[in-house]
Amino acid sequence: MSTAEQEPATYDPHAAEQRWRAVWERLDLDRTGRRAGAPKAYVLDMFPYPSGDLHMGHAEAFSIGDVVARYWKLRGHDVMHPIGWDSFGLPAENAAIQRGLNPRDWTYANVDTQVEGFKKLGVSFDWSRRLHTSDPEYYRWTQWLFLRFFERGLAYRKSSPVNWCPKDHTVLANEQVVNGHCERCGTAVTKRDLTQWFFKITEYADRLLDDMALIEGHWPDRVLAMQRNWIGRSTGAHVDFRVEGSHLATARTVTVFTTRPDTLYGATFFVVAADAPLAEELCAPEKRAELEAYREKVRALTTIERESTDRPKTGVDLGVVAINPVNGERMPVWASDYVLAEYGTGAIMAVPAHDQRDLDFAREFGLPVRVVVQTDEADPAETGVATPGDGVLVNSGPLDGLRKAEAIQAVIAQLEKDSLGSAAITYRLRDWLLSRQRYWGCPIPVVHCPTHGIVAVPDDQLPVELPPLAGEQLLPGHGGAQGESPLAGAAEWVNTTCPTCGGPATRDTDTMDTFVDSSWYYFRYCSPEFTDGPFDVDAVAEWMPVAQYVGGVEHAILHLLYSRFFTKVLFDMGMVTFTEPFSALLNQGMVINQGKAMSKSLGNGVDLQEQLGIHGVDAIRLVLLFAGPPEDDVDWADMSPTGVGKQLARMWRAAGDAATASGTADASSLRRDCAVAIDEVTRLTEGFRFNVAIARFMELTNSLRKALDAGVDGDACREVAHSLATMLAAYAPYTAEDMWARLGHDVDGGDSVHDSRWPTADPALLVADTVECVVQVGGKKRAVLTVAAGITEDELVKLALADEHVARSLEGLEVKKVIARPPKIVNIVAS
Ligand code: ANZ
Repeated sequence: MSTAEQEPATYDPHAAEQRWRAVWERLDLDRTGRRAGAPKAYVLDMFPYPSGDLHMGHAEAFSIGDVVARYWKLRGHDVMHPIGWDSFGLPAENAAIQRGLNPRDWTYANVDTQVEGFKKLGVSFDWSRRLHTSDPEYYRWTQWLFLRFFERGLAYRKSSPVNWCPKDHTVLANEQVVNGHCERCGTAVTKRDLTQWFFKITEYADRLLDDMALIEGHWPDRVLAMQRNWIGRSTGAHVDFRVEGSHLATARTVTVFTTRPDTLYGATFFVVAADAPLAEELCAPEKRAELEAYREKVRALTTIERESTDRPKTGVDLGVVAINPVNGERMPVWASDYVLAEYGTGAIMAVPAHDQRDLDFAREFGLPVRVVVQTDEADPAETGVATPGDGVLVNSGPLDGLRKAEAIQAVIAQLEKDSLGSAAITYRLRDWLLSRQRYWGCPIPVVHCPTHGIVAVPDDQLPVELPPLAGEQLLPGHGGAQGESPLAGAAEWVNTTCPTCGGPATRDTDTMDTFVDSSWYYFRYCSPEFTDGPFDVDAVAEWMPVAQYVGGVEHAILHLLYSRFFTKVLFDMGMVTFTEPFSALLNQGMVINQGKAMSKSLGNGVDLQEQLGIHGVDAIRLVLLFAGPPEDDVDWADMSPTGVGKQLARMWRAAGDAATASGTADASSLRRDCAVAIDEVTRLTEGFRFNVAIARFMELTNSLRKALDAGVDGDACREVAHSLATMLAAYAPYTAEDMWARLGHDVDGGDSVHDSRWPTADPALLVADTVECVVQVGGKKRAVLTVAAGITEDELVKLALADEHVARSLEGLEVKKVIARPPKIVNIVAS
């Protein structure tokens, strides 16, 4: 039976999906290409969390990644487009507690559902590379990497105050605290001191900043800006102040960090972080009760509240004095919550004339204000507005008359000479707190030995597998002390022997933040079955860095920063040869409905499966891509899947009609429309303007329809239908395959549109205005090309070298030089 006879008479997206999915699986079309010498592209989607079935947001994000992957494959690249699951994490654990299960059951059932969803969506994943971070074969290597960090001094333990959710009984990272409440359950977050594991990411702060130059222009500017702010490098000085008090036996030196050492003569009081041990240490005995009461109040605040500038300033005078090192002036020392214990040195010199926070504080407590940098602005003491700008130094002894920048240099030089301070850099970035007191995560592979302290589990004993706890055994604090992981209750698992002395020891009961798992998964994809290390260094060298990463902007900071950090450590270990993992990044927006995020409580959710059932996969993929540029949020309420479905049907019909077209009328206008469409869709696809590219498909379909109706040359119509099908293959894979089959290709026999080649536009057709260009090789005329009058030098050289006559005359020769004088002449020197 011929292909045409099998076909339904009308466009039936559901039949196409069923038919082609089976054929594609049989043909194994999406397996990563492995042709020697072929250009390569690693296209990566941020891997999903197995939360349940796929939703509209997934459909959009993965449609975007899929266009990119399919496009590069059609362009002749070997493409790697893998998928896996970020499958450790709290929701699985909470679900397991409720249902009396092990988190694994819930997790892997959800993964299966999502696998089916992705297959239906027709995403071109190489399924043979699939991984789950909760598989022991994966987390064995997460543990191995942890141990390498530990050996390098990049993983360490210390006691620190942490955000604590009293309901979930877990430590929360700062960004998991929203307005003082737990991001997950909404309970008010408190602070407690716990001994925690950290990664020393601060040691990489400079490189994380400086290497941004390598990705600038290829990552969204706002993501780079957010990372820069998060790292927050400030340059300034450390200045030592002596603090004296009747209860202090000897004067205590307290160092401050300031970005404005030029204002040193304008310091009128001194402030230490109320919650730092230093405040207690300095506090005069008669002020202790007041300080303690104040500290209680401060502990209840979140960092965000503390940093907000519109809150009235509060504080306690500690009853001691600080002595200004440059003029011996004595000033009161206060404790306040607007100075953060964790930033700089936790103590500041307050210069109210030039710092707004200090001015607000001074006005609240009647402290003096002294201008030391004369700017054009009015007196801050009168206006209540500090003047942070540039100006000329006054009231500053030897600094008088200097400008700000000169004064900064001068005062630092003086302080360094007198050993009273030095130039200094401070970062906002903190070390990465990675321990979690939860079960469903990667166990930290160390044991605690009474004799040898912290001892690494030997590599050949990895993975340290999770014991199979379920239901109530997962409750926080189960079997262990408050604040301990439920793993502490698994006595058989906890009690082990010390690898060093063989004596009794206990396992570490913390598990790792799931951001650790996701910091290296893209390396693993390059060799997912590798058993001699986290990845095969040769496979990584072949595929990485990732050519295009696609994912949500919610990961702009942490995931990307941590991944960049991991890559730099691997570079230092000699395991990779590059320092940035993702050469290009695209952030997609969200799919919203009626102006709001889709949510159950608002009742504005749109069920993906239901929509796929009504309109078919391609109409949904296309309508999401058509709704706007990928970076923007797109509103379901503005979309018309029915309209897009009709457009697909038109393309499908046009292909069928072209297959049998037998007209003879002049095709030049159709050919020109097609060349223009190819040229534009190519550029639009590469520039992620998918919505405009789709509009071009519709226009080209119009041209083709008109040509068919007007009896334009049948061969030309078929050619155009082929180009349309191939380009559409990147966007609407099922419909394109159906069109391809209608055009006479034996898809079942292996001739799939997804193995075809992206069309190229005949440049001569792109502009009405063309010229003849002579191409010479070694002074001899070898070809005459018809080129656009406005052709660029690069394009012209490319064309000349691609010409078959030219190529033939260059056989066996090496091109030494190409001299192009667009648009008329190209001279190739070869020997
Ligand atoms: C004196 C001064 C005068 C300052 C002036 C600013 C302007 P960034 O740029 O964010 O690094 N500071 C230092 N440690 C602090 C802490 N732990 N909590 C709150 N504030 C702290 O800010 C550095 C400036 O913030 C420092 O420079 C210090 O105030 C303050 F006209 O010192 B400055």
